Amino acid sequence: QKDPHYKDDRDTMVHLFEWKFDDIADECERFLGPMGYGGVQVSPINENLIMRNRPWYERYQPLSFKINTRSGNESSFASMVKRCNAVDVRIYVDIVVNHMSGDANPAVGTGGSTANTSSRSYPAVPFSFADFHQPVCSISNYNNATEVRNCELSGLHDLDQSKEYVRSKIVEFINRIIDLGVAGIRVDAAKHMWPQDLKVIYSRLNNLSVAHGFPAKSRLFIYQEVIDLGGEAIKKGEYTSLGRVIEFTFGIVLGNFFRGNEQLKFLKNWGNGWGLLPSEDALVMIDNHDNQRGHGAGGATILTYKLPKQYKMATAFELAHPYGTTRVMSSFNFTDPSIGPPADKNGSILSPEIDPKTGTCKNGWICEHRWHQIQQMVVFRLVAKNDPINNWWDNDGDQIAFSRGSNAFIALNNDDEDLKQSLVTGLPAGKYCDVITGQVKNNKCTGKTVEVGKNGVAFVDIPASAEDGVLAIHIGRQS
Ligand code: ARE
Ligand code: CA
Repeated sequence: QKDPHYKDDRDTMVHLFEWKFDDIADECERFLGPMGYGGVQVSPINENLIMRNRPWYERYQPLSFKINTRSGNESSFASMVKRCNAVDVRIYVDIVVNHMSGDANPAVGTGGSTANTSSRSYPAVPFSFADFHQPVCSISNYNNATEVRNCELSGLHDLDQSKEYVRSKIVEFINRIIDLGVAGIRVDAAKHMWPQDLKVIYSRLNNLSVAHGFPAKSRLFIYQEVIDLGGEAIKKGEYTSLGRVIEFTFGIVLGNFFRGNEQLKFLKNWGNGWGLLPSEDALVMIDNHDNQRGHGAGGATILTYKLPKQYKMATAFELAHPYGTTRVMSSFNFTDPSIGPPADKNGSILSPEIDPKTGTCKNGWICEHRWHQIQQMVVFRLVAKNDPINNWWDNDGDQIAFSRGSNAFIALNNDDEDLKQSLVTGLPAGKYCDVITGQVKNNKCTGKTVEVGKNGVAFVDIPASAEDGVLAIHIGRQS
């Protein structure tokens, strides 16, 4: 349950936050598949409460388990999963099963279902009063594990997963999407559910669908949202026997580093230790849909697309380092942290428009996953395979470099001084194209060419004023 089931030697998933299913399918075929991405996390797919002004977070207020949201319906979902699997890109669904909606009157859903939220009546499931934790209480003390699990998170009506009927409805929903060909789930608010209840639910899930190309007896990839920065009652380690856990410390610490608050040289032993989970238990990111806008945990240290140079450096480090299963965020532009995705007057989500020249997105979509530097680091990661970090170098300050075995080499400069240095790259002698400043086009490198000598040494040059403080070369891109 910790294996993302990437096809062949693919790697890294992207969260296409709030994208429509048809657009995701197109993106799998025209970009993610060809580029080597392993999979896509999609926003919650089951029917949600329609809220005034359509904030993005309405999708975390379920009204039923019907697949019907602003991203599309069950048939467009099924078609997306098929089309993405066909080009070797896996689909992971964000599952919201800790709770249903908060109070709303009237409560009408994206699939037309209604609910009487104050009496906990959700006829489209159906759920009723007895399926929710009682007495009703709200979470305020994170040092009390029972309160965190049995009370309401921000007024969201809290399902009781110890009840057989509630379990059966959740299992039914997840099994339905497994049979449609998904490879995994993000378990929203897993911290707010008892591990023993989740264990029962997970144990009843079907194997992945052989009809959709998964090997026999493959188990669903499970990664759970358990925010644990230390100092609370609930520990991330309580969930690692069930699946992976999203390691929130990762992006917070790296955000702090690449904002310049800590010297990069201290990243030499980054990974296990550092208060991070063991690598094989962790799913990691620089930012997510919550903490990029001040929700969830991390606050102002989180880096986002709004600080592109630092963000790209932190992401390059994430993808170059062997720790964890990596996820890349793909956002829409916002200033108001509540605002939903780009939409027309009727609230229908707009498709991202892609600039044919640059391959970047327009009309409000940021598409970090298409940024040249990020996309190329995804390739770097799959070329690096499982090779260890070798040839660590630092200037005793904010300049670092390392190789991944003899497949790939990266240098980062977060210093006020230029990095100009002969460094051991670990790579075979030859001419390499720096994938950050350019690419190989018609057999020519459009960016910096790096010459590695017979001894594996190359001269590395990253000016302090460079657009990107990164240089990355690997055996897949020689010129
Ligand atoms: C919205 C409104 C609320 C309102 C509620 C009900 O903002 O004011 O009371 O609706 O009407 C998202 C948004 C919420 C939103 C919710 C439902 O972030 O603002 O509420 O959708 O629309 C905790 C949880 C963690 C959770 C974060 C946000 O532990 O699970 O809070 N993250 C997930 C998703 C979110 C989503 C939900 C859960 C709910 O990723 O997108 O909420 O499905 C410490 C603790 C953390 C805690 C954190 C913040 O760091 O350690 O555990 O995270 O503080 O409180
Ligand atoms: Ca709960």
